[in-house]
Amino acid sequence: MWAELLPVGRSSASGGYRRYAWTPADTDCRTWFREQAEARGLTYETDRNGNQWAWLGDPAAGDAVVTGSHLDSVPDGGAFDGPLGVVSAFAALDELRGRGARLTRPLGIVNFGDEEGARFGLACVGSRLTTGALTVEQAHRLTDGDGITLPQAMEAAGHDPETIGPDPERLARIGAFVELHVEQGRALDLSGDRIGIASAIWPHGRWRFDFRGEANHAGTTRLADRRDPMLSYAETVLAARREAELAGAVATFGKIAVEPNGVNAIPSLVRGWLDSRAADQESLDTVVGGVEKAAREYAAAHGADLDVVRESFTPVVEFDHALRDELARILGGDTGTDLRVPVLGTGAGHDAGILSGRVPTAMLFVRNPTGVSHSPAEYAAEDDCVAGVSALADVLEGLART
Ligand code: HGY
Ligand code: MN
Ligand code: MN
Repeated sequence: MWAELLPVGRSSASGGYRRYAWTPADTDCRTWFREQAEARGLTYETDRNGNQWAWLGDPAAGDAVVTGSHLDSVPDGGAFDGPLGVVSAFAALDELRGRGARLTRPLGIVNFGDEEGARFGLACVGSRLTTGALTVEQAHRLTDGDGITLPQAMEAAGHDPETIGPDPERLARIGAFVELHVEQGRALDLSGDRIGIASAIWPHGRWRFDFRGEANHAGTTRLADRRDPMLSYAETVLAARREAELAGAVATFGKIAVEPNGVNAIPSLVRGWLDSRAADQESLDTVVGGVEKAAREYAAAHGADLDVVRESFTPVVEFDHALRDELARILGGDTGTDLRVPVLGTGAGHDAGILSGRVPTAMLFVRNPTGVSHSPAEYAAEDDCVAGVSALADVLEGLART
């Protein structure tokens, strides 16, 4: 499975993945998912929001145990973020069949669409639509960098956009959701453990900063006469770093658009996207409030106008305590394994976080020896991935026979 997915959507220039929602690379990943489901005799379906499901047993029976993740990527992402959870889900099912496990609850495998939000700017679109966290009206307003709307992109990829919207019936069938994911930090590497269980996801969001000035000639415009928005943008990047350090949080300007984007023109517009995350809401508010205040001062000082728009936000997620403890019991306790499973929080967003308000949800992390993620260098050792599959199989079996 891993070898089949590896070339899909991979840039030969960077070695990273460019599997953006509803593009041909994404379609190839979806075809792969469907083939995996059919090869195992699972019931395959695409839901109204374009998420893919593969079922063992009848989901209509309810109280289903579901696992899975996503197959899309950030620009030049790594191979593991998302696909590890989907591949491990199919592999865990194979292991359960090999063990002759007797499951009394339906078992589902899911590929949530557009988790990274690389194309339309909003993360977890598939799960947000399903829970209603993203409304149909909001979804219709999402556009990519070329002005193609989400419904247009869905339609071009063969999914009927008329069907999108909340799916409470589907959610009601799920008794537990467990997402396995490569760790996006070094906590497991530092503690010497292969597998961890998630406690919480930091509150996080994305804010768009539009600095508007005046386009003019780079050679002939006196410095004193310029209204150059790049200056206030640059100072704002430094302010974000400062505010994050003060609050023990993180803040990143990782994407920027400049108009007219000419080497010999003073820009008329600098649009930068701030991604900020903190352990608690108060710290996050302090960072974003501080960055915005600084940005307004810098903009005023350089004769630029500033608009700040919050494009997305996910409040703190505290995963279901009972399910988390059940996972710890299954993995660390009575199965005969002596696996130590630390419980850790993360600053990364996941579909599991979106679902957690509606369904008992848990996450398993697999050790990442460098901690690198959202980069072609992202890596996990094969032994650790195999341990992840085995842990996931134990968890699914433990949950689905009770
Ligand atoms: O955390 C993120 O940026 C994304 O949701 N994976
Ligand atoms: Mn990611
Ligand atoms: Mn991910």
